[in-house]
Amino acid sequence: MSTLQYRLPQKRCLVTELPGPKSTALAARRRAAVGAGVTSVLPIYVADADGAVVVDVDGNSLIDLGAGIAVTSVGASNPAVVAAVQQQVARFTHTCFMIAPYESYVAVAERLDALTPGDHEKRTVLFNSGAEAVENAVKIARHATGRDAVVAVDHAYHGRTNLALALTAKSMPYKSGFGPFSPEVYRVPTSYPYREGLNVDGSPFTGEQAAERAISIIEKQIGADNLAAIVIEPIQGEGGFIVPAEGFLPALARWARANDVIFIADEIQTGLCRTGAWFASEHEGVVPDLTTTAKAIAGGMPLSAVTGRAELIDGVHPGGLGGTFGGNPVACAAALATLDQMETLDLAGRARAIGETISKRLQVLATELAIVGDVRGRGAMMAVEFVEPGGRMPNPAATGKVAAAMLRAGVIVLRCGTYGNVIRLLPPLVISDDLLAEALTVFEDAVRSAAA
Ligand code: PLZ
Repeated sequence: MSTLQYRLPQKRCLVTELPGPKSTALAARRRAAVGAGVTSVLPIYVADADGAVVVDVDGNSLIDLGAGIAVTSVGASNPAVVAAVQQQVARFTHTCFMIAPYESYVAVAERLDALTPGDHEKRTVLFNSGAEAVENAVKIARHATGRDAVVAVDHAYHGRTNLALALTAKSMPYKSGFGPFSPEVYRVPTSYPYREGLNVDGSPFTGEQAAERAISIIEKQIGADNLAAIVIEPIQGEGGFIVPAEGFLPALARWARANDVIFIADEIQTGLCRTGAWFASEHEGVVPDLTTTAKAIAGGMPLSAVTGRAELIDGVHPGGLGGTFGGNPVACAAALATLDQMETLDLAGRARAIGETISKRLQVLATELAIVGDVRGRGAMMAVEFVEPGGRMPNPAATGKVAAAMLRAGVIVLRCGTYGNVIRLLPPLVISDDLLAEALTVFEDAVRSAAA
């Protein structure tokens, strides 16, 4: 594997309390200018970022275990991405692919058609955000099937636009007060081995059993004949890094295929090397009809895509899909450089190695500490679920303590989970071994003090 040259030292270094005076001043300006509905995890303001280090306006260097929510897999200012963006931005910033098309859009589509699971003929359409990709995948599925209903699962997250919110499972903070939501969206149970679906002997449902439960609800309450699509994250992200029991996804996908229901894998968080493969669907040999990607695809530039079976996507009438900025040339240039970097740096392999390092260290915590309920994930998408000692009651208070202690120590982590009791570790895939080890030590210390 070739290695990345970092521009900034990959070191944690705190020179003020967090937030420092400059960040505090910016926070005051922000309160007077920015809508209060948009919140930030960190109280610091960013001046620079590279690799897995974020430098704030007061000169503090923090270790990044969040990657801007799984976006900066190739690093926060990967030199190849920066060069590609600079070159493109100096030639043209926008012509609108629907007006005057350009090669890089076509090239990104070619790459995604080749990289997504399955060797059948595929097509891609580009958009701006994850939510927009999900909305368009549903549009394509409804158009192709002539059916209305769409199924999403418990704990799902698919975005903040109206149809995406209908698919998203969590009320606060995402949905509350923002209805009414798009109709014909139905929710069924998922496979959440740590919490849901127990046999009489207390053993967790197998993947097959969890799929049967979901399918039986679909058949009884909706009817396969009315169902256009099942939308599902192969590993649930915002819902808590929930890895379904083996066999769950393949069983759902098989049922969908047998009933002409479009199987949409939302790989917006899991895709593009994060879980140790190009796409998380691959771990169980699932070949989705449509796959949505976004986040990591363009090294931080806004870009998203729907990729899938050619006959479905080509079935849409000319002019039925698009948008002013979808597949912007600067974002496409960044995507091509990002995909090249993922290949040349073998970031899927790197994600597997990161996953092994993280699991080894976190499993020790799980055996020692009663508040560590579950350690799970795949590749560089790992998480800890915190519980009350002696049971499985969610423990958001301890989770908050861990997150706050990490921030004080200069390590960025994100929480997630329906019960707010999960801390997820999703570093840039280019994080150095030393920096990862140091961040994990901070994490272990924070968890030990929260448990004490
Ligand atoms: N599908 C699986 O993870 C975005 C959103 C955080 P957008 N997840 C982080 C927040 O609070 O807004 C996401 C996802 C999955 C869709 C989306 C939506 O992607 O680019 O945020 O629209």
